[in-house]
Amino acid sequence: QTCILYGAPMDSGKRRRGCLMGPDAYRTAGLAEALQGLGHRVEDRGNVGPAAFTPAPHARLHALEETIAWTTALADAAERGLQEGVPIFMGGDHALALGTVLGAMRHADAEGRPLFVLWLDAHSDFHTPATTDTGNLHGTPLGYVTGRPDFDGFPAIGTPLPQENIAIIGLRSVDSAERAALQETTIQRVDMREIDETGIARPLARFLDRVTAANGMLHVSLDVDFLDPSVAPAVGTTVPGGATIREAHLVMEMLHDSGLMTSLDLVELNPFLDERGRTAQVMVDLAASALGRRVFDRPTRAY
Ligand code: DIR
Ligand code: MN
Ligand code: MN
Ligand code: MN
Repeated sequence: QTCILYGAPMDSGKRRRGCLMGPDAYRTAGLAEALQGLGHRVEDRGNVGPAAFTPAPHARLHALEETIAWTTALADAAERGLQEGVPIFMGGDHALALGTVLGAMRHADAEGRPLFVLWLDAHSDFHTPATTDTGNLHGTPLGYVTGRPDFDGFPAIGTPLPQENIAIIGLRSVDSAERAALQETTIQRVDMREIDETGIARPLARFLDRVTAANGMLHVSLDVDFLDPSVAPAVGTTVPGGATIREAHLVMEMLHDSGLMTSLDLVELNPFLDERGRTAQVMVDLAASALGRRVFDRPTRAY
């Protein structure tokens, strides 16, 4: 495969700064080399930047204009990258998915195939600019792409992403407005309790089977805080009780086995909060598993 790396040093999706250092941490931790070592062609296209914007003060929302400008630029990058290979976005905070998922929607539309989205996150990121209590737009990408209201000023969505094409795995911090809205949807919501009760493979397999049946494209958005903070501390919004390293690698290896993943975000890494690049290394290893690293081959899936 051809892996096309884009740095997305976006830091406007929340108030705590540092995610702008993410792309260089991934480069330093050897993401390109790891993927090359698996036999892929890898091109690092350097960093994307926001379109031109004029910041304006806003009562509740943080850095609205800058976030819109990034959304425009990243949607274009994702759409172009998908024409040439598997784009991998080295974030940057999760607001970058406002753009990358939009670009993937446009690409899938042009291909005449449905897009599916796998959201690996402690949080559901299903807010709208009107419901967010923090004003941090990194909590809104799934609200945006599903066509929820009040995204004034953002690029128009076209046909919204169908709710049933989304799975969120790892949930353990859902704000009350999100919870009320989510419970009215057909989004597949996998919280930590379900993972405890059934294991992580079953709900993921259920989702991947639906993607396969629909001949879908699959965008994967991996938030660092999907992982337990004991193994991935370098994120501004740690929530205890997250996925273990082994659960996360199982997800990534199953994604590779499925052959379904067409684009990937690595988001919310804040190297300023880390010790010796430890979390960047974990994320690089997970990306490598998603692109084929394994101990032994597994010919069939057991569930
Ligand atoms: C929170 C945090 N729900 C908010 N969201 C995060 O600001 O709306 N998403 N961290 O991953
Ligand atoms: Mn294509
Ligand atoms: Mn997130
Ligand atoms: Mn999160």
